Amino acid sequence: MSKTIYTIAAGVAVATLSVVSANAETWDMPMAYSATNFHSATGAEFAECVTLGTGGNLTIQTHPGGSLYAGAEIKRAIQTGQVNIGERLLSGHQNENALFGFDSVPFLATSFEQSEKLWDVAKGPLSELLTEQNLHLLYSVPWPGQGLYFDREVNTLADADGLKFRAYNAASGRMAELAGMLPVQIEAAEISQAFATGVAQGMVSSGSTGYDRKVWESLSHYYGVDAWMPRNYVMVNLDAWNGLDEATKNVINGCSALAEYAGDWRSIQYTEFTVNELAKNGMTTGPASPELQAELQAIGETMTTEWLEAAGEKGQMIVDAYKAAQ
Ligand code: PCA
Repeated sequence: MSKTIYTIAAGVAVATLSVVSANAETWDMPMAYSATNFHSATGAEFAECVTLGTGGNLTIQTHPGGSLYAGAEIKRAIQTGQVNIGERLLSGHQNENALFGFDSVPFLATSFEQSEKLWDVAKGPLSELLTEQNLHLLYSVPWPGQGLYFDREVNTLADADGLKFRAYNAASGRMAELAGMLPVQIEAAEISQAFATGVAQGMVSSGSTGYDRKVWESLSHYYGVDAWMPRNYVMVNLDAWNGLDEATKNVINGCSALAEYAGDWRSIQYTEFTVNELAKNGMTTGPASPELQAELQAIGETMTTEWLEAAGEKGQMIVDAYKAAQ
């Protein structure tokens, strides 16, 4: 290559680079759960998809494990534009608006198929609520069914009376109260320590979180009760979303659809794998006794009535539409 051509080529390369970098943006994406968790793995692929699809004009950088913002702070951080994107368990905000807890109504949707149907009818009202809060919903993935963890054998609620029970949203806290236990709100990122130090002695969660946090180091029993299937949601600040060009929005929408599909599959596959891992690591796993199941069903009925009262017309519409779709 002659010196002139080489100089021109180098100049073009620099010019092209500077065009990309002049428009290029990086969005930090806080996520609350550990890097190895399936939601975080799905989020990392989503981020890579957007980065590749926009040719580097929009780079998304995930921060799992609550390293940038703890779970409870993520929604506010996105709403206020401290970050443009993030993932949050929205039922964690059920106290702010009962609609956020539609996915944690006990025994309403207890399989992946039912969770999908419930999501189909709840997506509209939930997106509207988020828009009012300056948030734009991209995708949502369910956690596996929620079971009960304890540091002892529990055959009826009397065996768990007065135990300190780790909760992660209003529903898990209310369940503890109605069951005669003492709820303590603790983020997933903090639970290994909470169990090791006796701050909590049980929780309701998926096999997935028990596996991620190696709870077998402190807890001994896991009862698969499929109480509900809460969801994580990836959301964008609405102003940031509106500021994107159509091509970028299209890439993000495509990557979101792929992420939701991949996340659903991961959640399904993770269910059995993680419960098996709990057992392999020494925990006793299996269904709850019929007595315990009946006690939980009764608590579930009380909680369903309470949720419907709190969620009003919109909540009733979601439940009616869901039941009609069965
Ligand atoms: N894991 C999360 C929420 C639901 C779940 O399965 C947690 O325990 O915080």
